[in-house]
Amino acid sequence: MTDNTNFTYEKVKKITDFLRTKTGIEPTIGIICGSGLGGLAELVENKYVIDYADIPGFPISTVIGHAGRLVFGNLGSKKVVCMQGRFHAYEGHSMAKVTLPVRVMKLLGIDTLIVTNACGGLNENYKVGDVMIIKDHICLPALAGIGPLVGLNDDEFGTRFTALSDAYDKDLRKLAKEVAAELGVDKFLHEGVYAMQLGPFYETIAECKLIRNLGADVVGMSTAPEVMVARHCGLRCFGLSLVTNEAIFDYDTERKANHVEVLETAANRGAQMCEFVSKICTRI
Ligand code: 6GU
Repeated sequence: MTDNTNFTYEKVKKITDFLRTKTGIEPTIGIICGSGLGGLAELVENKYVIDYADIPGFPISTVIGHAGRLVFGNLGSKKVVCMQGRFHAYEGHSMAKVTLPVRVMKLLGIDTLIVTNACGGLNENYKVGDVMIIKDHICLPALAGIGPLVGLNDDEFGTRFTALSDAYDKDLRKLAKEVAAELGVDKFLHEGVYAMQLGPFYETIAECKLIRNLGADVVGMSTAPEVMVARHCGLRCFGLSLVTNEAIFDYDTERKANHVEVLETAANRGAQMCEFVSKICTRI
């Protein structure tokens, strides 16, 4: 689990050097595309695309609905690198592996990380298709000792004790709200707290109640580890969650969460989400 010694600074640097030589592109913004939100990478212009499988030392993702490639190019006047398909801890990847790409993007030269994900809505005011600006997170695995910063600290990336009280950049959240108003997507926009549980299961009703009572507005299976590692190495972070389904609180309902519904909602709201992120990039 704490195999971060497998991904030393030198190994991350090797991957970075390989990518820089191949692409010749020096991105300033890194974007991690969540479930069904890979469409964002399609908006990238003057693309250079490389499959994870073709990057020596890079992990490979296994989930249906997640491509596994890096897309370099221009998005909304900025040079970006998009991860189309992220690594999840529920696939059996260590937290070090899940967060390796963040460090690769850091050494590629980004200063800002944008993360997106699909999630279940816990807040009763949130509807399917709504989007939430992540204001803060609760990383349940990390609180229980399964976190990406456990183990020897690599001082070349950051300090031993990382402050996370300002994990989601205030200025970027403000900017996003301005952009949302301009695009008219503010009608279905919220700002709230994302809880990560490791998965790969959708929560029981009692777990949904627990996580809601802890103060979370949505729940998902990703994002928080990447943001922890991004903050460790000094990246500014901005996160968007797409509510793809409502968490179940009712013992009498026949409804239940499923991955098809998650992907369908993402497909329906995807284009607007992508335009939103693209415009934010321009204005950063
Ligand atoms: Cl309801 N729960 C979790 N953990 N992840 C999700 C989800 C729910 N819906 C989409 N992703």
